[in-house]
Amino acid sequence: SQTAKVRNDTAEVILPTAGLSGQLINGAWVKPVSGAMLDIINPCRSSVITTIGAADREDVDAAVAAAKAAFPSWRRLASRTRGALLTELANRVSAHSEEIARILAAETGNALRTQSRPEVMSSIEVLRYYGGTVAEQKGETLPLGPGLFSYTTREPLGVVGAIIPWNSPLVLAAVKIGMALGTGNTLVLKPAEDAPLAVIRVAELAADLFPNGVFNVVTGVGEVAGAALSGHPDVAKISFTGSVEVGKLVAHAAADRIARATLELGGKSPTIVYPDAATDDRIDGLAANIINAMRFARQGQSCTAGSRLYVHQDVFEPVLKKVVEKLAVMKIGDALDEETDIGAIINEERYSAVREFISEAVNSGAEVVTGEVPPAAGRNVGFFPKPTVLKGLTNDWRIVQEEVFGPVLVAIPWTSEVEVIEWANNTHYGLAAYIFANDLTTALNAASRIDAGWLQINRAGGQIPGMSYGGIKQSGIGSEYSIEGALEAYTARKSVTVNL
Ligand code: TXE
Repeated sequence: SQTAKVRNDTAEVILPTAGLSGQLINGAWVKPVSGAMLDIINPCRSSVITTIGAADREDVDAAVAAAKAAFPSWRRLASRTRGALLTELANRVSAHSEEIARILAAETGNALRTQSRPEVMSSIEVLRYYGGTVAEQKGETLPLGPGLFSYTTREPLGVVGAIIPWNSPLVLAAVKIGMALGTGNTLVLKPAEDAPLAVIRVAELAADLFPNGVFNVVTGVGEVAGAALSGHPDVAKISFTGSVEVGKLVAHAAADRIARATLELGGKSPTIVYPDAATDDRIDGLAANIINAMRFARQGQSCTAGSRLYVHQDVFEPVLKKVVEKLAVMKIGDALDEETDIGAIINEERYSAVREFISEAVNSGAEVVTGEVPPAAGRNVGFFPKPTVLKGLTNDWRIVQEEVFGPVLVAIPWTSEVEVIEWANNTHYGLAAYIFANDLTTALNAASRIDAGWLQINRAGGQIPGMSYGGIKQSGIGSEYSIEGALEAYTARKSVTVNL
């Protein structure tokens, strides 16, 4: 942390230029009307990387007006032409991938090698996927009886407002760009105030690609720019990824004008381990999967984090021992260092919230298997909580029920399958779940009984373009990453009935 103080972000990261004004409106980068600026902080160094313009209501109005004006001609373009533009954007991101990955690592604190480079690659894949599939916007025909014939088409909705968080900003931007623009809508995208720079760099690459007004960006704080966008009368659809708390505000704002909303709101996902997944020859791979599922290398800041670990009593201790062994060799450090496996928590507020969760659990008697109650946040040292595993707690504890969004895994042994599935389902969330069982009948039976939008069996990887991904219960509404999800959420069915 001492060396972190003297390191210089601008020497290691090539920053956006025109995009630092923060607002891409009608094809041009413009400063916010108020002239307000936001500091963007490197969470590994507590240093200011740069400042960007912060939009308020007037800027959002201008962006929405540009998107509205661009909609009629954009919707009439052939879908394969829109697809080709998405593919070209993917090519441009690919040509600048290292530069973008470094920006992403600096602003998010997500390690370059383990997280930020792979995220850029996923963003490229997502754009390519939508580029190649948006021509598949098929309707249906209906023979309605003698002399009557009907067909349906998929129609874009109009202006989409997309609000994204800081934990995976680039891939989420790619998903929303692909879904909204591919289906013929125009877009106003608002990145998170903590990590807008990589998205802005991509927007710089896109600025002269799409017709003016088709793709707009406004940066700024959630309560101002985000609220103005989600409440805007000319925004036909809102696509939001973030906290449940803000998701509810956004849903209310959309409901006030019967606008559609897609919400992706986090989770408290269970990982269930059956004894036959922890045999001597499998336990090593199992422990690696548990660590991946928990997204420890993203400091646990992932909506799909498998943060509740339920291990069968017979293998509970050996499995924890293996997890601890593997965590011990993961290197925590500056996100831009090649050796770093695990970077920093996004900001001081989130770091302190994680600290509070751990300290409350430990004060209530939880046993620290590995890790610690993180020290109080200090100046100029970055926000690095150690990966922490806790046991000796039960399913009703706050730390077992609420999303910590930090590197904290709670481990609970089970003996009854009925009971462990009850525990898995007993939360307000229903996003992801992980099942480890060598016997596939056992695994499939469990999968059929777990309430989650996305289950992985003997795998703990990321989302794959083409596979619908979304939550149930308070984890959200709608699914992303697939063309079906895009058609359901970003288009309306139109029926035309003909008297023959
Ligand atoms: O999210 P916010 P925060 C969860 C996670 C985390 C917690 C808080 O548990 O600890 O949320 O994170 C914009 N109207 N997730 O506070 O505030 C904001 O500018 C409109 C899970 O950072 O929800 C940003 O662009 N927009 C999650 C976006 O909402 C508003 C990812 C997300 O910020 C707004 C992130 C408002 N009133 C956090 N207020 C996931 N699903 O992966 C803020 N925003």
